[in-house]
Amino acid sequence: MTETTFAPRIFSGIKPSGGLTLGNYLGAIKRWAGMQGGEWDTTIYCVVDLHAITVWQDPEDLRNGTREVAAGLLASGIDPAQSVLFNQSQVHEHVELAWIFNCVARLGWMNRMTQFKEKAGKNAEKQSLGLYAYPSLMAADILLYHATHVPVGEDQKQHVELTRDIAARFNHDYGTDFFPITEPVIDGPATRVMNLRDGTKKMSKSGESDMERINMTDDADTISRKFKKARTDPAPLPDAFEELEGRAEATNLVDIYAALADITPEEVVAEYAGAGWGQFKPALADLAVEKLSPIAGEMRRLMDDPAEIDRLLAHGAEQARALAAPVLARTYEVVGLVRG
Ligand code: AQP
Repeated sequence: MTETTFAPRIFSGIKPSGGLTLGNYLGAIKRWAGMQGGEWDTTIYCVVDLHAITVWQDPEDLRNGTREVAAGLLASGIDPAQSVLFNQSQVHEHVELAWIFNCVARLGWMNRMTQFKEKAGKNAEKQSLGLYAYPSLMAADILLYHATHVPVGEDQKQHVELTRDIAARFNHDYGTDFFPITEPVIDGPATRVMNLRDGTKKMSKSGESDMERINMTDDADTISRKFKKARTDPAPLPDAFEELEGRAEATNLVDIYAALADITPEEVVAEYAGAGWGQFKPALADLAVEKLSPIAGEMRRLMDDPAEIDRLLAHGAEQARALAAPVLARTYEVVGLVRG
Protein backbone atom coordinates (compact mmCIF):
# COMPACT_ATOMS: atom_id res chain seq x y z
CA MET A 1 0.00 0.00 0.00
CA THR A 2 1.41 3.40 -0.92
CA GLU A 3 1.39 6.03 1.78
CA THR A 4 -1.19 8.76 1.09
CA THR A 5 0.06 12.31 1.50
CA PHE A 6 -2.40 14.91 2.66
CA ALA A 7 -2.25 18.60 1.78
CA PRO A 8 -1.81 20.67 4.96
CA ARG A 9 -5.34 21.73 5.76
CA ILE A 10 -6.94 23.49 8.73
CA PHE A 11 -10.39 22.78 10.15
CA SER A 12 -11.82 24.23 13.33
CA GLY A 13 -15.27 24.91 14.73
CA ILE A 14 -17.10 26.91 17.34
CA LYS A 15 -20.47 26.31 18.99
CA PRO A 16 -23.21 28.96 18.83
CA SER A 17 -24.24 28.10 22.39
CA GLY A 18 -24.13 31.66 23.69
CA GLY A 19 -22.20 34.86 23.05
CA LEU A 20 -18.51 34.58 22.17
CA THR A 21 -16.06 35.00 25.03
CA LEU A 22 -12.53 36.30 25.29
CA GLY A 23 -11.56 32.61 25.76
CA ASN A 24 -13.00 31.68 22.38
CA TYR A 25 -11.32 34.71 20.81
CA LEU A 26 -7.81 34.25 22.22
CA GLY A 27 -7.82 30.43 22.32
CA ALA A 28 -9.24 29.99 18.84
CA ILE A 29 -10.63 32.76 16.61
CA LYS A 30 -7.67 35.18 16.71
CA ARG A 31 -5.34 32.32 15.86
CA TRP A 32 -7.63 31.06 13.06
CA ALA A 33 -7.57 34.49 11.43
CA GLY A 34 -3.76 34.50 11.59
CA MET A 35 -3.52 31.15 9.80
CA GLN A 36 -5.22 32.33 6.63
CA GLY A 37 -3.17 32.70 3.51
CA GLY A 38 -0.15 31.00 5.10
CA GLU A 39 1.34 27.58 4.50
CA TRP A 40 -2.11 25.91 4.44
CA ASP A 41 -3.79 24.50 1.37
CA THR A 42 -7.24 25.43 2.76
CA THR A 43 -8.56 26.94 6.01
CA ILE A 44 -12.06 25.80 6.95
CA TYR A 45 -14.00 27.38 9.83
CA CYS A 46 -17.37 26.14 10.92
CA VAL A 47 -20.15 27.35 13.24
CA VAL A 48 -21.01 23.98 14.74
CA ASP A 49 -24.73 24.41 15.38
CA LEU A 50 -25.35 20.66 15.65
CA HIS A 51 -22.91 20.54 18.57
CA ALA A 52 -24.75 23.41 20.25
CA ILE A 53 -28.01 21.43 20.47
CA THR A 54 -26.37 18.69 22.55
CA VAL A 55 -27.66 20.89 25.38
CA TRP A 56 -31.02 22.68 25.13
CA GLN A 57 -31.05 25.75 22.89
CA ASP A 58 -34.07 27.93 22.39
CA PRO A 59 -34.63 27.89 18.58
CA GLU A 60 -34.71 31.68 18.24
CA ASP A 61 -31.55 32.02 20.35
CA LEU A 62 -29.85 29.36 18.25
CA ARG A 63 -30.68 31.20 15.02
CA ASN A 64 -29.43 34.51 16.42
CA GLY A 65 -26.44 32.84 18.08
CA THR A 66 -25.36 31.22 14.81
CA ARG A 67 -25.45 34.58 13.05
CA GLU A 68 -23.70 36.28 15.96
CA VAL A 69 -20.87 33.75 16.01
CA ALA A 70 -20.52 34.07 12.23
CA ALA A 71 -20.44 37.87 12.65
CA GLY A 72 -17.78 37.46 15.36
CA LEU A 73 -15.61 35.37 13.07
CA LEU A 74 -15.99 37.83 10.18
CA ALA A 75 -15.33 40.83 12.45
CA SER A 76 -12.20 39.11 13.82
CA GLY A 77 -10.76 38.82 10.34
CA ILE A 78 -11.98 35.47 9.00
CA ASP A 79 -12.24 36.33 5.32
CA PRO A 80 -14.70 34.31 3.21
CA ALA A 81 -12.50 34.99 0.20
CA GLN A 82 -9.60 33.19 1.90
CA SER A 83 -11.38 30.63 4.09
CA VAL A 84 -14.40 28.39 3.85
CA LEU A 85 -16.88 29.69 6.46
CA PHE A 86 -20.24 27.97 7.01
CA ASN A 87 -22.57 26.46 9.57
CA GLN A 88 -22.39 22.72 10.09
CA SER A 89 -26.07 21.80 9.63
CA GLN A 90 -26.01 22.99 6.01
CA VAL A 91 -23.57 20.20 5.11
CA HIS A 92 -25.37 16.93 5.85
CA GLU A 93 -22.20 14.89 5.24
CA HIS A 94 -21.00 15.77 8.79
CA VAL A 95 -23.83 13.78 10.37
CA GLU A 96 -23.49 10.88 7.95
CA LEU A 97 -19.78 10.47 8.61
CA ALA A 98 -20.45 10.83 12.36
CA TRP A 99 -22.69 7.76 12.19
CA ILE A 100 -19.91 5.72 10.59
CA PHE A 101 -17.58 6.94 13.34
CA ASN A 102 -20.14 6.02 16.02
CA CYS A 103 -19.62 2.50 14.77
CA VAL A 104 -15.82 2.83 14.91
CA ALA A 105 -15.37 4.59 18.29
CA ARG A 106 -15.47 2.31 21.35
CA LEU A 107 -17.59 2.97 24.42
CA GLY A 108 -14.46 2.77 26.55
CA TRP A 109 -12.94 5.68 24.60
CA MET A 110 -16.05 7.83 25.01
CA ASN A 111 -16.21 7.04 28.73
CA ARG A 112 -12.81 8.68 29.18
CA MET A 113 -13.88 12.08 27.78
CA THR A 114 -13.40 14.54 30.61
CA GLN A 115 -15.52 17.28 29.03
CA PHE A 116 -18.60 15.05 29.17
CA LYS A 117 -17.87 14.22 32.80
CA GLU A 118 -17.43 17.91 33.64
CA LYS A 119 -20.55 19.02 31.80
CA ALA A 120 -22.72 16.15 32.97
CA GLY A 121 -21.53 16.33 36.58
CA LYS A 122 -23.67 14.13 38.80
CA ASN A 123 -26.51 14.18 36.26
CA ALA A 124 -25.02 12.00 33.52
CA GLU A 125 -28.23 9.95 33.26
CA LYS A 126 -30.19 13.06 32.37
CA GLN A 127 -27.86 14.27 29.61
CA SER A 128 -28.65 13.85 25.92
CA LEU A 129 -27.12 10.99 23.98
CA GLY A 130 -25.83 13.71 21.64
CA LEU A 131 -23.69 15.27 24.39
CA TYR A 132 -22.09 11.89 25.00
CA ALA A 133 -21.52 11.22 21.27
CA TYR A 134 -20.37 14.80 20.50
CA PRO A 135 -16.66 13.88 20.10
CA SER A 136 -17.53 11.43 17.35
CA LEU A 137 -19.34 14.20 15.42
CA MET A 138 -16.30 16.40 16.03
CA ALA A 139 -14.06 13.70 14.52
CA ALA A 140 -16.36 13.67 11.49
CA ASP A 141 -16.19 17.48 11.20
CA ILE A 142 -12.42 17.28 11.00
CA LEU A 143 -11.89 14.12 8.95
CA LEU A 144 -14.59 14.94 6.39
CA TYR A 145 -12.15 17.53 5.03
CA HIS A 146 -9.04 15.42 5.56
CA ALA A 147 -7.88 18.22 7.84
CA THR A 148 -4.29 17.67 8.95
CA HIS A 149 -4.24 20.35 11.67
CA VAL A 150 -6.86 21.63 14.12
CA PRO A 151 -6.16 24.87 16.03
CA VAL A 152 -8.06 24.62 19.33
CA GLY A 153 -7.85 25.64 22.96
CA GLU A 154 -6.39 23.24 25.52
CA ASP A 155 -9.90 22.03 26.51
CA GLN A 156 -10.37 20.36 23.12
CA LYS A 157 -7.07 18.47 23.09
CA GLN A 158 -8.63 15.21 24.26
CA HIS A 159 -11.28 15.36 21.54
CA VAL A 160 -8.64 15.81 18.85
CA GLU A 161 -6.78 12.82 20.31
CA LEU A 162 -9.99 10.82 20.01
CA THR A 163 -10.24 11.96 16.37
CA ARG A 164 -6.77 10.50 15.84
CA ASP A 165 -7.84 7.23 17.47
CA ILE A 166 -10.94 7.03 15.27
CA ALA A 167 -8.93 7.71 12.08
CA ALA A 168 -6.31 5.12 13.03
CA ARG A 169 -8.93 2.52 13.95
CA PHE A 170 -10.88 3.10 10.71
CA ASN A 171 -7.70 2.90 8.64
CA HIS A 172 -6.63 -0.27 10.45
CA ASP A 173 -10.01 -2.04 10.33
CA TYR A 174 -10.57 -1.33 6.64
CA GLY A 175 -6.94 -1.81 5.60
CA THR A 176 -6.63 1.70 4.20
CA ASP A 177 -4.85 4.96 4.89
CA PHE A 178 -7.79 7.07 3.80
CA PHE A 179 -7.98 9.35 6.84
CA PRO A 180 -5.07 11.52 8.05
CA ILE A 181 -3.91 11.38 11.65
CA THR A 182 -4.74 14.97 12.55
CA GLU A 183 -2.51 17.13 14.75
CA PRO A 184 -3.94 19.52 17.33
CA VAL A 185 -2.36 22.98 17.19
CA ILE A 186 -2.40 24.42 20.70
CA ASP A 187 -0.01 27.32 21.07
CA GLY A 188 0.39 30.85 22.40
CA PRO A 189 -0.13 32.23 25.91
CA ALA A 190 -3.95 31.87 26.00
CA THR A 191 -4.69 28.24 25.20
CA ARG A 192 -6.77 28.05 28.39
CA VAL A 193 -8.27 31.37 29.44
CA MET A 194 -9.64 30.97 32.95
CA ASN A 195 -12.82 32.17 34.62
CA LEU A 196 -12.29 35.66 36.15
CA ARG A 197 -13.93 34.65 39.45
CA ASP A 198 -12.29 31.24 39.83
CA GLY A 199 -8.86 30.61 38.34
CA THR A 200 -9.33 26.83 38.46
CA LYS A 201 -12.21 26.85 35.93
CA LYS A 202 -12.04 27.82 32.26
CA MET A 203 -13.90 30.83 30.92
CA SER A 204 -17.04 29.53 29.16
CA LYS A 205 -19.92 30.99 27.17
CA SER A 206 -22.37 29.10 29.32
CA GLY A 207 -20.77 29.76 32.72
CA GLU A 208 -23.24 30.74 35.46
CA SER A 209 -22.29 34.36 36.11
CA ASP A 210 -21.66 37.02 33.49
CA MET A 211 -18.96 38.50 35.77
CA GLU A 212 -16.76 35.43 35.21
CA ARG A 213 -16.25 36.07 31.51
CA ILE A 214 -15.53 38.88 29.06
CA ASN A 215 -18.03 38.72 26.20
CA MET A 216 -16.90 39.91 22.79
CA THR A 217 -19.82 42.35 22.77
CA ASP A 218 -19.20 43.86 26.24
CA ASP A 219 -18.83 47.63 26.23
CA ALA A 220 -15.80 49.47 27.64
CA ASP A 221 -17.36 50.08 31.08
CA THR A 222 -18.38 46.46 31.46
CA ILE A 223 -14.91 45.22 30.48
CA SER A 224 -13.28 47.58 33.00
CA ARG A 225 -15.70 46.57 35.76
CA LYS A 226 -15.18 42.84 35.14
CA PHE A 227 -11.39 43.11 35.21
CA LYS A 228 -11.54 45.34 38.29
CA LYS A 229 -13.65 42.73 40.08
CA ALA A 230 -11.57 39.80 38.79
CA ARG A 231 -10.33 37.66 41.64
CA THR A 232 -6.61 37.96 42.41
CA ASP A 233 -4.31 37.39 45.36
CA PRO A 234 -2.91 40.32 47.38
CA ALA A 235 0.73 40.05 46.18
CA PRO A 236 2.00 42.37 43.44
CA LEU A 237 3.35 41.08 40.13
CA PRO A 238 6.71 39.39 40.67
CA ASP A 239 10.06 40.15 39.04
CA ALA A 240 10.14 36.93 37.03
CA PHE A 241 7.43 34.94 35.26
CA GLU A 242 8.41 31.69 37.04
CA GLU A 243 7.47 33.29 40.35
CA LEU A 244 3.82 33.29 39.25
CA GLU A 245 3.82 29.52 39.88
CA GLY A 246 0.81 28.55 42.02
CA ARG A 247 -0.96 31.90 41.44
CA ALA A 248 -3.66 30.79 38.97
CA GLU A 249 -5.67 34.02 38.82
CA ALA A 250 -2.58 36.23 38.49
CA THR A 251 -1.15 33.98 35.77
CA ASN A 252 -4.45 34.13 33.90
CA LEU A 253 -4.50 37.94 33.79
CA VAL A 254 -0.87 38.05 32.67
CA ASP A 255 -1.59 35.47 29.94
CA ILE A 256 -4.62 37.44 28.73
CA TYR A 257 -2.53 40.62 28.57
CA ALA A 258 0.21 38.81 26.63
CA ALA A 259 -2.20 37.28 24.12
CA LEU A 260 -3.96 40.61 23.52
CA ALA A 261 -0.67 42.51 23.13
CA ASP A 262 0.99 39.78 21.03
CA ILE A 263 3.92 39.53 23.43
CA THR A 264 5.07 36.77 25.77
CA PRO A 265 3.94 36.48 29.41
CA GLU A 266 7.61 36.91 30.36
CA GLU A 267 7.63 40.29 28.63
CA VAL A 268 4.45 41.33 30.47
CA VAL A 269 6.01 40.44 33.83
CA ALA A 270 9.20 42.29 32.92
CA GLU A 271 7.17 45.40 32.07
CA TYR A 272 4.99 45.30 35.19
CA ALA A 273 7.43 43.83 37.75
CA GLY A 274 6.38 44.97 41.22
CA ALA A 275 3.12 46.56 40.01
CA GLY A 276 0.03 46.11 42.16
CA TRP A 277 -3.38 45.13 40.78
CA GLY A 278 -4.56 48.73 41.05
CA GLN A 279 -2.06 49.49 38.28
CA PHE A 280 -2.19 46.29 36.24
CA LYS A 281 -5.95 45.73 36.02
CA PRO A 282 -6.76 49.16 34.47
CA ALA A 283 -3.90 48.69 31.98
CA LEU A 284 -5.30 45.28 31.06
CA ALA A 285 -8.83 46.67 30.74
CA ASP A 286 -7.60 49.50 28.47
CA LEU A 287 -5.76 47.02 26.26
CA ALA A 288 -8.81 44.73 26.06
CA VAL A 289 -11.08 47.65 25.14
CA GLU A 290 -8.60 48.82 22.49
CA LYS A 291 -8.51 45.36 20.89
CA LEU A 292 -12.13 44.25 21.35
CA SER A 293 -14.12 47.45 20.72
CA PRO A 294 -13.47 47.57 16.95
CA ILE A 295 -14.49 43.90 16.70
CA ALA A 296 -17.69 44.49 18.70
CA GLY A 297 -18.50 47.51 16.49
CA GLU A 298 -18.03 45.49 13.32
CA MET A 299 -20.13 42.64 14.78
CA ARG A 300 -22.98 45.07 15.42
CA ARG A 301 -22.74 46.38 11.87
CA LEU A 302 -22.82 42.86 10.42
CA MET A 303 -25.71 41.82 12.69
CA ASP A 304 -27.81 44.64 11.21
CA ASP A 305 -27.94 42.63 7.98
CA PRO A 306 -28.67 39.00 8.93
CA ALA A 307 -29.65 38.15 5.34
CA GLU A 308 -26.11 38.95 4.23
CA ILE A 309 -24.67 36.68 6.95
CA ASP A 310 -27.02 33.90 5.83
CA ARG A 311 -25.92 34.42 2.24
CA LEU A 312 -22.23 34.15 3.20
CA LEU A 313 -22.87 30.99 5.24
CA ALA A 314 -24.82 29.39 2.38
CA HIS A 315 -22.00 30.19 -0.04
CA GLY A 316 -19.45 28.68 2.37
CA ALA A 317 -21.63 25.59 2.78
CA GLU A 318 -21.60 25.10 -0.97
CA GLN A 319 -17.78 25.24 -0.97
CA ALA A 320 -17.67 22.86 1.99
CA ARG A 321 -20.00 20.34 0.32
CA ALA A 322 -17.76 20.26 -2.74
CA LEU A 323 -14.89 19.12 -0.48
CA ALA A 324 -16.97 16.85 1.74
CA ALA A 325 -19.08 14.90 -0.74
CA PRO A 326 -16.24 12.94 -2.39
CA VAL A 327 -14.75 12.04 1.01
CA LEU A 328 -18.08 10.70 2.27
CA ALA A 329 -18.72 8.83 -1.00
CA ARG A 330 -15.33 7.16 -0.77
CA THR A 331 -15.91 6.31 2.90
CA TYR A 332 -19.20 4.59 2.04
CA GLU A 333 -17.42 2.65 -0.66
CA VAL A 334 -14.63 1.56 1.71
CA VAL A 335 -17.22 0.47 4.31
CA GLY A 336 -19.17 -1.52 1.72
CA LEU A 337 -22.37 0.50 1.55
CA VAL A 338 -24.02 0.02 -1.84
CA ARG A 339 -24.73 3.23 -3.77
CA GLY A 340 -26.87 3.19 -6.92
N1 AQP B 1 -11.47 29.42 28.06
C1 AQP B 1 -10.94 29.12 26.89
N2 AQP B 1 -9.63 29.35 26.65
C2 AQP B 1 -9.07 29.05 25.45
N3 AQP B 1 -9.78 28.52 24.42
C3 AQP B 1 -11.09 28.29 24.61
N4 AQP B 1 -12.04 27.79 23.81
C4 AQP B 1 -13.22 27.76 24.49
N5 AQP B 1 -13.05 28.22 25.72
C5 AQP B 1 -11.74 28.57 25.84
C6 AQP B 1 -11.82 27.37 22.44
O1 AQP B 1 -12.78 27.98 21.62
C7 AQP B 1 -13.08 27.10 20.54
C8 AQP B 1 -14.55 26.95 20.38
O2 AQP B 1 -15.08 26.31 21.54
P1 AQP B 1 -16.58 25.83 21.51
O3 AQP B 1 -17.47 26.98 21.53
O4 AQP B 1 -16.84 24.94 20.39
O5 AQP B 1 -16.71 24.90 22.77
P2 AQP B 1 -16.22 25.02 24.23
O6 AQP B 1 -14.77 24.74 24.28
O7 AQP B 1 -17.10 24.13 25.04
O8 AQP B 1 -16.50 26.55 24.58
P3 AQP B 1 -17.28 27.16 25.74
O9 AQP B 1 -17.13 28.64 25.62
O10 AQP B 1 -16.87 26.55 27.04
O11 AQP B 1 -18.79 26.78 25.39
P4 AQP B 1 -19.91 26.13 26.27
O12 AQP B 1 -19.94 26.93 27.55
O13 AQP B 1 -21.19 26.29 25.50
O14 AQP B 1 -19.56 24.71 26.46
C9 AQP B 1 -12.38 25.77 20.83
O15 AQP B 1 -11.20 25.70 20.07
C10 AQP B 1 -12.06 25.87 22.29
O16 AQP B 1 -10.89 25.13 22.62
